[in-house]
This record gives sequence, C-alpha cells and structure tokens, in this order.
Amino acid sequence: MAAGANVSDADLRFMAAAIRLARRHKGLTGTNPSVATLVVAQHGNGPAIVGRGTTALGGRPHAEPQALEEAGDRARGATAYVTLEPCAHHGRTPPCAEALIAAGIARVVGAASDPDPRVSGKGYAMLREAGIKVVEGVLAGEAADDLAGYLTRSVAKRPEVTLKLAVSADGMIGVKDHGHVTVTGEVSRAQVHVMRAQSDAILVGIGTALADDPQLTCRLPGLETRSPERIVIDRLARLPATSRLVRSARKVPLRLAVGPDADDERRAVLTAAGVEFLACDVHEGHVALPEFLEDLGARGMSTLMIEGGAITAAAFLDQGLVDRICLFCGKGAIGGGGVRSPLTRETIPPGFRLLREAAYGDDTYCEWIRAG
Ligand code: AOF
Ligand code: ZN
Repeated sequence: MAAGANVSDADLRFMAAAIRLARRHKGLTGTNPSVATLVVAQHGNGPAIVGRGTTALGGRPHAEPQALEEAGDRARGATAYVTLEPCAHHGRTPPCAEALIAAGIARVVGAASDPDPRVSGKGYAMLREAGIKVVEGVLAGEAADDLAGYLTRSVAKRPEVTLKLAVSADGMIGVKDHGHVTVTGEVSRAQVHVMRAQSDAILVGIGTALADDPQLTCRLPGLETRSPERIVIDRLARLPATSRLVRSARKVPLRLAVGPDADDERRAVLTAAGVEFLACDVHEGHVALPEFLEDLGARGMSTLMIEGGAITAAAFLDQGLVDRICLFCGKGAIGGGGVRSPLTRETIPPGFRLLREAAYGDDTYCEWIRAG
C-alpha cells in the first residue's frame, strides 16, 4: 500500500523522528547508508517507542535488529518505522526483513525504497508474504534527502556532489591574490564544518590550495575527529610539502588527483609525507572529472563536498556533475579585485529546485538540489 491511505498523524511523527535518529550516524557508516528503525507499541492509551536502532558505526549491525533487541517481547504486534526498505539479502548479517517477521511485528511503515538490486522491492515483498501490513513511501522525500549520497552512488555509480560556496553581497567568493577572505560569519562557518563532518570527502582545486593554504578539516569542538578525507585536483602534483594540507596528511588523509604527467620526484616527496594519489585520466589538459567521480564511487565514496575555487566549481557545474548547491550569502561587499562566484542566487542553473532557506546570523543560506 502506498503512502496516503492508512497513514496517521502519529505515523508521520514517528517517521520524522526515525529520520532524525538516522542522521546521528550520517557519514559514519562506511558504504552502508545510515538508516534508523523505531519500534512503536501500544502502551496504555497511546503509542510509545519501545525500541530504536541506527545503522551502527562502520555500517553493521543494521538498524532493525538493534531496535528489535531493545524492544524484546514488546515487538510482538508492534509497528516498525524504517527509513529505508529493510534488507532481504543474506549479507554479513541475516536479512532485516526476516528479523522483523521473526519478532512478530504486525505493521511496517517505510520511507525510502532501496535501489540495491539485492533488496529493491524484495524487502517489502517478504514482509507482505509473511502477513505484515506494509505502508511504503511515508516521508520518502525527506528520508531520501538524507540518503542522497547512498542513493546516488547506487544508481549513478558516483558520489553525490555538493557544491558549497560562500558569496559576498556583490557576488564574489574572494579577492584576487589575497588568499582566504572572510565572506560569511561564525554561524555559517560552524555549519560548513558540520557539512564537512558528514561528508566522505572534501575537494578543492590546486589553485585554491595554493592561494588559501587551507586545512579543510572539521574543527568544531567535539567533532575534531570527524574530518573526512581531503582531495586536491592537482594534475601536476604541485602542492608544496610545506602546505598545511600536506603537513597534516598523517593525521587526516590527503589524496591528490593527478594526471600521468605528474612529476615522479614530486610524487615521491609527497608520498614520504603521507600523501596518497589517485591516478586520473586527463581530458583537454584537465583531470577528467566524470571518470574521477566514478573512481571515487567504486571506492565506496558516497558524498563529496566541493569547497572551491571558482574554476573547479565551474568545471563541475559545466559538466553537469553537481547534485546539490549550498550557498552561504554574506552581507558585506568585496568590491574591487574580487573573484566572481561561478553562481549566485540569481544564476542557479536550470534543473535545480530550492530545497531550504535559513538565516545563519547575518548570513542567508539557500540549498538547491537537482530536480527529478
Ligand atoms: C537495512 N538496515 O540499517 C541498513 C541497510 O553489506 P551488508 O550486508 O551490510 O548490506 C549492505 C546493504 O544493506 C546496503 O547496500 C543497503 O541495501 C542495506 N542497508 N539495510 O535493512 C540498515 N544500513
Ligand atoms: Zn538489514
């Protein structure tokens, strides 16, 4: 049964809670998506959560068996809210659909469907065959938004690409030859660090790496261990060994996307400093981005955040490789000598739809995703 019929306000509330619970392990479950299960039983006059589970760190165990274990006998006759179709395959763990059946769950409310061919449609079918009432697609869009990295990698065989830009009131992202310039405020900065913590990798072009000497780490108090891999598109391996990126390579992984013409001696120096390399095809003098992304997808990477600069951002945009645009707009103007942003609120390419807007201190934040 599809969402709409037989979906109560309580169903929507519990599913929204399950989606929030799933966010706790976003970016921490390896190649597995972070999903959540809530087991809800009648208790006194109303429903009560008796079991909860989130895909464990590293990806296993899955959410369902953890929620069922907490619920124990109270799972019998209860409703399970799952943010992704329960798995139907014998992987490293037995199928979650079987676990739900064995625990005596009476009704399953599901959000997103799983494109994994081992699971797709089969998880819900197993439940129905066992006589469980199933409602699919409840808050499916909301759940899929959090699962976008996993869904993109499963379907398009590459990570979901998020382009993050901080743009001044006059449409600039920096000042020529000045390195890093502050465009947005403290709240936006913190939000960017949260985005970093939830990404599998952060990427910049060599121009930005040379001009800004960035660290590209997550430095929020308490989240310092959540820095993802850093990637620099650096066809000729020009990144200096003295850069902050290279100096921190032993603490936070750093990978250079290089072409076949990268200098062997430079590579040796950087390798000795702990830098890793991704050998890339070159197309018309530039690292071939579609193939580069496919390579990352094959390595299990689900989310990639592009943090600059203008040339790199424009290259991903021009090749239709951006799935999500996150624009942080500052109030101040940069004026003369500014580096123009490849896009602003007014020039979002066709095919994107506005997903959310927020005020972050004095800044405004807008997020678009590729429509359809
Ligand atoms: C669930 N619950 O919490 C998650 C699921 O390698 P395996 O055996 O762990 O299986 C990975 C697949 O399991 C993954 O591609 C996706 O289809 C599903 N993820 N399923 O029932 C969960 N994380
Ligand atoms: Zn499972």
